[in-house]
Amino acid sequence: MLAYLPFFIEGEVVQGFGRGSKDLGCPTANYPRDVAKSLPSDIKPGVYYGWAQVDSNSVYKMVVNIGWCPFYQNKEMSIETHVLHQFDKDFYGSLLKICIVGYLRPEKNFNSLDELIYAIKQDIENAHKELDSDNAMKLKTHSFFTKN
Ligand code: ADP
Ligand code: RBF
Ligand code: MG
Repeated sequence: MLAYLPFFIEGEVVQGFGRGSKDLGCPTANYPRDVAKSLPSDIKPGVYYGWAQVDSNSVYKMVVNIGWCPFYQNKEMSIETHVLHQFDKDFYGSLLKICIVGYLRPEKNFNSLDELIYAIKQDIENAHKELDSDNAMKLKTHSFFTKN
């Protein structure tokens, strides 16, 4: 496991870059820039899995893409969380808490959207498996999520 894991983040859900994640069938909740600045400076960019909670409701599995952001000249990182749950409506303005549990893979450049969608499907399958382990399950009920 990477030294800085598990890592806990909380912040408001804001408008992202409108790069059409929803069109991929995979909406990603974005944080404001200052939240991404609180990441460990030596964090490895890439795709991670963990737990997510919107406004003190249920805790769900998630996958999160942490990458250098082209919109900020690749000098700042973006954190894009896809929660593995079907929500009735959008939750912009809500408080999103995430616990990053483990690392899945580095970010890649894909030749087509289909390849990206396929990779995200694999990420989701892998996240489901990893998060069913006892050690990962302990973090689902961590005081970070239960204390308000
Ligand atoms: P944006 O560019 O504004 O981030 P997206 O297409 O990535 O737009 O959609 C993200 C928004 O979709 C989130 O801010 C949230 O309000 C909503 N949403 C609905 N379901 C989910 C989900 N399962 N995971 C993440 N966000 C979701
Ligand atoms: N975009 C990439 O260009 N390469 C990736 O490896 C990649 N992996 C992703 C993994 C997950 C779990 C999610 C939710 C998104 C990923 N994206 C990736 C998409 C990226 O965050 C951004 O939303 C898209 O580039 C929008 O078209
Ligand atoms: Mg998004």
